[in-house]
Amino acid sequence: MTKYALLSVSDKTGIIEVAQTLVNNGIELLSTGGTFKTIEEAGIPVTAVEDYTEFPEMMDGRVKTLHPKIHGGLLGLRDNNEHIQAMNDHGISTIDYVIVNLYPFKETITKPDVTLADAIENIDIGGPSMLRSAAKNYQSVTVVTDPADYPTLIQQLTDNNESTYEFRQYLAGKVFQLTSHYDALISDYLDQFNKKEQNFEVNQWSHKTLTYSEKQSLRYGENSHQSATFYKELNAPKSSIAAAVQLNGKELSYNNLKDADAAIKIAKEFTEPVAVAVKHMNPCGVAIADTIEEAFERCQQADPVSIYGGIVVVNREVSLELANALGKIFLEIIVAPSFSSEALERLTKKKNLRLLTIDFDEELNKDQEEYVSVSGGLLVQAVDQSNELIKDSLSDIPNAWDVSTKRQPTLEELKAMNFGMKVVKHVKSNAIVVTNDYMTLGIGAGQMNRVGSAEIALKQAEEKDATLRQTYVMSSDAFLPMSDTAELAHRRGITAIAQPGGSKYDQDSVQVCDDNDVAMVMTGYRHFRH
Ligand code: 93A
Repeated sequence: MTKYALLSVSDKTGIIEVAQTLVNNGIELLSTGGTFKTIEEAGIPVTAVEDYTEFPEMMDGRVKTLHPKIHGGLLGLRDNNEHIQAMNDHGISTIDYVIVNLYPFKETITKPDVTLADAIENIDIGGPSMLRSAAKNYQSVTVVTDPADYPTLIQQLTDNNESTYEFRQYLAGKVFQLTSHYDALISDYLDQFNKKEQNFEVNQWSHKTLTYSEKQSLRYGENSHQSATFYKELNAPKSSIAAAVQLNGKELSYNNLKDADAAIKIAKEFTEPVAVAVKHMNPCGVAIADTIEEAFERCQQADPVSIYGGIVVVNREVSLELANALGKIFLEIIVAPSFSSEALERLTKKKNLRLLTIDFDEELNKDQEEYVSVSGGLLVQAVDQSNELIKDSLSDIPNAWDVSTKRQPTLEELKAMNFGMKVVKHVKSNAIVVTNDYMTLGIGAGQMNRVGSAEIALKQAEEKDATLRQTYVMSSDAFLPMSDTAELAHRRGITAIAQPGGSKYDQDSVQVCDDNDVAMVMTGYRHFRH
């Protein structure tokens, strides 16, 4: 009985050698237009699929192999009498080998000038259909889609005149992995058009089934012995790290992605020019100013040591002046809405420096959720969206925040606490942030007791020039469980404290403030970050 192989490949690498091996093993070749030509030109005997099916390739190749003589030959069970009868009745021969790789959809959509029509034409329909039919019947059919598997196939045919069961099973699994990725890529691509026309309703976000597709296989995870992959959410907001465009530098690492994400989220708290520096998921400097250049200068001044090797996010275009300042220090990543051409020229001299752009105009989705895995489970929570109490305009603050002390905070102190609260939200608990009204002066993060964090923040702040401490406030992510933090703050010169309130002993802290002319506000919102 004649044995058939079907060869239909977009990537023609290595196909001649496979074709020759199949023929050497007495297998007859069937092939589609371009592949047929390549094989025939190499002088290897081959039959065109259209001659075999007696049905021409048509509609610009959209219909080439979608024919019962092909799919019957792939799917028919070799040991089932009814299947064998059906094959005999309809002149269907079994096809035992399938070598198919798909239209290059990914390569097409990543071309800068790709059109929708181009993308659609590169959605392969016949190829995945053959792959799936063949893979379903891997008991009898060998289906190779990755040229990297050609050498094994050639070896097995040469040694045994057939493939092994284990190899066929492995190849079948690979097929379904490929076709599912291929489909995810298509749906992800097409989804961008939906997004423009359709506003998701809150319900759809909170009840949706999330779909992620692999964006990048990472070199390693948090440490070099941990494997890791980056998945992108379907419809990822353009202002998110998943949608960032990389202009320069080494591939982003697992830690880079987490740190850049944290830094972007802090920058997103502000509408005025802001510069944010992040190290190990905590901000080490955050500053606002009238210009982005000045904001960065203050951000660096906030902690000139920790910024080294850090990630900087600015929410205005990077000018040459800013690029010169940024270029003087060793940074892992710079994220901005854009870079001027001179700035880009300056910064791309550093081959490893990762430069990313994101769309700062687009809001990170309001109803976004956060996920954390725990052993055996997944925790899902709404993002901390308490901005309604952290105002851009100051007029509402005294109404929203409860002033607990005799002394009202001054306008500068209110501004400073408002600024501090935007930052403290993003600092690992216990978080204490000491600021003036435009920059962080000291940040105490991740300590197991609050006074410890306050000590760290104050010590850093005291190393700064006294002129920066004319307005001098402290913001806390959670309530002060005892009067000790307020006492410490007062002793070290803090004049106003913002905290959520809610402790049984709030009054003890208020008393300390009242005795010492310190203002205290209760914001009503806790910002634990574990
Ligand atoms: O346009 S298709 O979706 N319709 C088909 O019937 C079909 N059959 C094979 N694409 C189809 N193919 C694909 O053609 C294969 O997956 C392969 O990528 C490509 C090979 O075409 P050629 O041999 O003409 O270069």
